[in-house]
Amino acid sequence: MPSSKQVGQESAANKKIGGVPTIHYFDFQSRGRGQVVRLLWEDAGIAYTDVRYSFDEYPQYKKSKIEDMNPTATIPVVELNGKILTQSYAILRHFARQLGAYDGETEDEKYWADAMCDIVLDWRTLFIQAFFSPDKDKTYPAHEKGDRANFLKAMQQHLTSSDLSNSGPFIIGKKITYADLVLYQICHDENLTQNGRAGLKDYPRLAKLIDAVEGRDNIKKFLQSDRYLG
Ligand SMILES: N[C@@H](CCC(=O)N[C@@H](CS)C(=O)NCC(=O)O)C(=O)O
Repeated sequence: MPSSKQVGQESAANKKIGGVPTIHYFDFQSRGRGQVVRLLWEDAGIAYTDVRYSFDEYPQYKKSKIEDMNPTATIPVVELNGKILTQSYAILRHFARQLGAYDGETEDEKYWADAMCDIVLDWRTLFIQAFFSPDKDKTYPAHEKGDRANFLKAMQQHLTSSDLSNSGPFIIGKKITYADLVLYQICHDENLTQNGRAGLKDYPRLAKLIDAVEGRDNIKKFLQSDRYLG
């Protein structure tokens, strides 16, 4: 049976989004695409119901419940007031618009956040292929030296050559966006945020962004709580 847990207390932010959402996702530590959605809700102080599937039980639910809710039979899936939301990046953008935050104010800021998010989308696809390959002992080290190093270099270059990114620690400068959480989570899942940021020593601009994300009040509380599973 998947586990189901109520997180947080209903807040003004829940009112803005129209209720208490439920997320269906893997019980895969505090990792993966679904974790970015949880992280946005944690940061915004949104109460939610966290339904977690173990890797073993998931195939059985994929063929019934998940497929009924989502034609592509993937997770995360979010339920809110009878509405079903799919596609993690669309879900993040949807909640950002509803909250009137997390996606920039000007068109330039919105474009820049979306562009950086889309780079990470490509990065995560390659990370998952390498990490969950039956040949992981070969594919993951090759990913670390190859694709991952290229993405890190590209992000460092983008963030240091943009006037917006140069005006503060986040992608668009002083204000956090959903794209910062997307970038934070891939760095976390690649184990680059841990061990004193050792894996980011050649990418100081990225380390600065990670520090700023982890320094947010609600994210700090989350990382220190028993909800944070590594
Ligand atoms: N573009 C989709 C991709 C969803 C996706 O591939 N989810 C993975 C987990 S992160 C999944 O459902 N894996 C299990 C499966 O495909 O059965 C999104 O961003 O939501």
